[in-house]
Amino acid sequence: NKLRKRVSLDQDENLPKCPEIPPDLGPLDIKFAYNMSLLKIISQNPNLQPGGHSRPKYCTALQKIAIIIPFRNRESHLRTWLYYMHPFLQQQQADYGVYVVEQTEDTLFNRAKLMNVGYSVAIKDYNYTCFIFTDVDIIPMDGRNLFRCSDNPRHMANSVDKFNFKLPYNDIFGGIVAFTKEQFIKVNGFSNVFWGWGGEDDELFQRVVAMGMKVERPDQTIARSKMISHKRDPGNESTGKSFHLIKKAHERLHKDGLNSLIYTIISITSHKLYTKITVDIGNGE
Ligand code: BGN
Repeated sequence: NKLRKRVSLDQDENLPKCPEIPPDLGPLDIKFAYNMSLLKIISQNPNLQPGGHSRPKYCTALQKIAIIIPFRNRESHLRTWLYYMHPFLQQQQADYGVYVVEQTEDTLFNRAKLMNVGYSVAIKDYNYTCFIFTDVDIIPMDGRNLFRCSDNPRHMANSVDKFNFKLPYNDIFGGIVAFTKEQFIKVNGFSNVFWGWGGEDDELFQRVVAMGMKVERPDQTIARSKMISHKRDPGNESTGKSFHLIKKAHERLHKDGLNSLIYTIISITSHKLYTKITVDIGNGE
């Protein structure tokens, strides 16, 4: 029901289609030293609509992109992300909205389940066709690392400074991934049962392969990204269970994911730079 959607951007239907490759993209100077106040970021992004939405002015974008960020207690990382990524996405002529999904509970973090919640809320908000699931602490160093979906799910964090701009292992699927709506439904989203650090992304990789798709990655020079270094968050300890869970990935694929997702929305708030979804996802018991 289109009338119920909260995002209503009037679009001039007569605009030409945006080009597949946006113009004028190249290397970016990413430093984490600036004083990034929210007011400054807001003033630097005058074209944003409430909830952190934007659309190219002079062309119709080929994809409608929801950016989903799992979150808890990382205000300064979020400011850094917003400071760099709003200009980045607008330079890429993206039609996009930013969703910050905050886990309230004082329990183990569940990154994957927050991603599923972000997808489920965003899909009701606007007719998104592409979902980009990203950590709050990775910033691409080149505008040519296109935040777009493709014929297969994509992994865009394949060249991170933390891992010397290499893949630490072949099947790594963490950091930033992109799925079309159809691809995400096909894999039944993320698993909901990964509490604490690690493995949920490896399981998602297995789901992609099990459903007959493959993972695409951008060129590793273009995909160079910087990660904000930090200690492991309290509440995101490893339980040591991931290894055993991943072994049974295939068994759970069709019963654990979007089709078994249970959560309670505490609030959905439109900030100037993003939509904040605060959600109770339980504690896994
Ligand atoms: C791996 C994690 C990934 C993480 C990468 C990079 C696990 C599973 C253990 C069986 N996998 O070790 O989730 O993205 O490191 O940090 O912990």
